[in-house]
Amino acid sequence: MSMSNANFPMDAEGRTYHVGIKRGELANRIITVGDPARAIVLSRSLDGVDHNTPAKAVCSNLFSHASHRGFLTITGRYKGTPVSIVAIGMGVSMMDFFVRECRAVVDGPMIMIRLGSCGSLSDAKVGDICVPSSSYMVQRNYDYFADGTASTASAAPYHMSKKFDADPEVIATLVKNMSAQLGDNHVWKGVNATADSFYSSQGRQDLNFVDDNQELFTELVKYEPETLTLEMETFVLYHLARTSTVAPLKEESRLTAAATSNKHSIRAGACMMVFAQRKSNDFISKEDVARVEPIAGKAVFDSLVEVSLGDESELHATEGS
Ligand code: R1P
Repeated sequence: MSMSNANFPMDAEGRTYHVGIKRGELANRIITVGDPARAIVLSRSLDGVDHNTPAKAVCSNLFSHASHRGFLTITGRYKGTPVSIVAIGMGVSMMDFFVRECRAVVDGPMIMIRLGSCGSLSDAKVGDICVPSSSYMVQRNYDYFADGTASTASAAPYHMSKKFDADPEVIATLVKNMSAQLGDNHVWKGVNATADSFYSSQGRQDLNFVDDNQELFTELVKYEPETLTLEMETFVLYHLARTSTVAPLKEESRLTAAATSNKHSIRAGACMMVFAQRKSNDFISKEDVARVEPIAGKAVFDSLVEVSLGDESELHATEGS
């Protein structure tokens, strides 16, 4: 594969370096998931699919592209509106590749909704759905673990970032549509925490390493009492949506964060299925995943096509601006 432009690599066909998509292959309304198998399950809700397609295959009348870096893109229509499903794998770097490379090949406003799985720090049970209106980042403080640092009074083993908000209308629409599918008592609102590890910065105990995370849950809830969920991607989606610019900036007129903070080209939201109940230690069964995934997927598709993107002159303004 030969690429040009080391600043934002694209191949001769205009495909991005990691997600591997080019202009025309992606809708401006996208549902993003971690697991490619979940993407295929969700694709069965798209218009005109052949339900005889083998379980692990993408239906041949949908566009699909699997990249060499593990991204799977499926594009079709839902209730007549073009939508894409992109499976990204796991972690903050994959979310960064996804948001930036998809933004680069689509014109005009976009909406991106993540349907993921998570651990619950609240009373949400396995199989319930959480819809976080904001997210913060939990990062291992690598310096704390350097020789001689842990004993200093100011050192903390984990850092919590400021919160970044989702698009309020996207969140309200998700809550409404999830409640319609699953019932109010299975849908939870609150704040998400995105961690840079499945293990240490999510408070899992691993005696093979020094993690100093026995008090992490207490610290998270002290930092943000509304903390609902722990997972590994949503913060980056919310953060990048809130720093997206209405149109690519011209080099000579680069704006500061303050000057670009009120209008954005990406509207973002997320919802998660509780796979792990971290207080009771329950883990979801395969049967419950198979039951919840398609229902939750329908609620996300309904939300994706219900929220108006307007036209470029009406790009979404941050609440209060
Ligand atoms: C960890 O097992 C993975 O599951 C969760 C976490 O965020 C992490 O990516 O989400 P997905 O089910 O969307 O991958």
